[in-house]
Amino acid sequence: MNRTEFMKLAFGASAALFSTRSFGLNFRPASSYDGPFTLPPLPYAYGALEPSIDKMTMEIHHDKHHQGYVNNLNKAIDGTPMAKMSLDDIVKSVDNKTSAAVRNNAGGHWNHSFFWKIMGPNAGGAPTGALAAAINKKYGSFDNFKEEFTKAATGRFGSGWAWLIKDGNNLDIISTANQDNPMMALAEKKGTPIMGIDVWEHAYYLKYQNKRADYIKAFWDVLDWNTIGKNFS
Ligand code: MN3
Repeated sequence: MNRTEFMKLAFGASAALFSTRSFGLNFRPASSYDGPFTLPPLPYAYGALEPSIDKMTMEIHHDKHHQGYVNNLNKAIDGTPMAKMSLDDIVKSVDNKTSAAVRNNAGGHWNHSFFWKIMGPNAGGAPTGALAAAINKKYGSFDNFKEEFTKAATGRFGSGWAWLIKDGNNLDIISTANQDNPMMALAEKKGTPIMGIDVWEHAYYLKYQNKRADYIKAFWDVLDWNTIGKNFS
């Protein structure tokens, strides 16, 4: 190794960083991309939702897609008043004047953080308590509710989500496009999400390809009704 090679090896990384920081048009320490939002760890193993949702889908969905929303949200809000706001407040503030970067990535971060928590291993079954009573009152039975929710999830054209939301004590089933969220100011029908399903192709394509209906059917087996019940109360 000659002297030039050694210098490159030893100091290349820090020299590159120094020149970027000092002379780049966008002066920005690398660490400013790290906050304020971070990717929450998946609350169970990547393979824990098999066979309903396969391990590789969970790895890519959580580590790549969700991480991407977090990174792009941090970039979009860097140096703006939103950098000091909670994720809930950013999502609620989204209206037609909000930038697409904030709308898509704040929605993406909120929606996925929520989605991981309402699923779990050894789950499935049916709701109990107050949520079961509210579902029966509104939809007649849990089976009817499942049918209505499945229609909303199947019928969402392209990428988006189907949701069970509450507004006061009333329940509704709605769907939203892309990473929109029912709490956003621009939502046609507003409410607080109780449960929801990601029907973007990235959520199911590796295992189910074009068969979205099969993915939605399998989704019921991984729903954690304890957590969902708490979202309602
Ligand atoms: Mn997704």
